[in-house]
Amino acid sequence: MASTETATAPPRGILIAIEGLDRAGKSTQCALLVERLQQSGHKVRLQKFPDRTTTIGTLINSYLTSATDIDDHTIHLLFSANRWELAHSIRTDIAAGVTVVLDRYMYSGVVFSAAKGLDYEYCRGPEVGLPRPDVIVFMDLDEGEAAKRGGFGEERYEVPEVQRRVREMFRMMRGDERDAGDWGVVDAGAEVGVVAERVWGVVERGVEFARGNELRSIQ
Ligand code: FDM
Ligand code: MG
Repeated sequence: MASTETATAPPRGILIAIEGLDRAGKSTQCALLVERLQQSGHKVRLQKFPDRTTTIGTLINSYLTSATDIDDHTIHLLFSANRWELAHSIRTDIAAGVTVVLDRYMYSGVVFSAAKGLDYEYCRGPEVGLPRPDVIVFMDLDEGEAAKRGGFGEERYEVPEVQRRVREMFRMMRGDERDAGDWGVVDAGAEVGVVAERVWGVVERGVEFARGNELRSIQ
């Protein structure tokens, strides 16, 4: 029997964003998720933001490590430019059937800058048109649990007052109707394997969504 499968375009990849508070375990869960997706037959790659390996990423790194001071608006636009310089490769991969896991994305971009006092709409502006994730996993950690996980590192923003405002901004942003339906909140205050199961539950929703829908753009 002749197969029609060769004529059918491969299903597109899925765009998955992992977001959340510092120390929620994002990077650990990203690694586990990549592994699990591979075991389920996905071609998959991880994309970390900020991506510190590019020329713009070098500037961002020097800002985050406090080696340089950069004006709030300027650094905001550099974080966004860092996404734009990689947006084309993300779209190309998704179209070719490669699933892309984003360790932070424009949601961190908006909330960290808005937490410093920049206008929320201003912060969102430069992100409009970027590839829109099929699903966003938000790793939530309550303040008490976060405190138990020990001190911060040396980087800018790793101070309790900033983290508190970031948490508030994330809560506000999860209500933005332009991203309606995208968020899945996961309680990250459990053992790694338990959290991984919860993350997988949200990701499955994204896989289902991507089956019947084109990749969208941030509005
Ligand atoms: N951050 C991250 C921003 O302020 N804007 C952004 O667009 C992104 C992607 O950079 F404090 C902040 C969030 C965090 C810092 O993140 C570096 P990592 O995950 O620790 O590298
Ligand atoms: Mg960090």
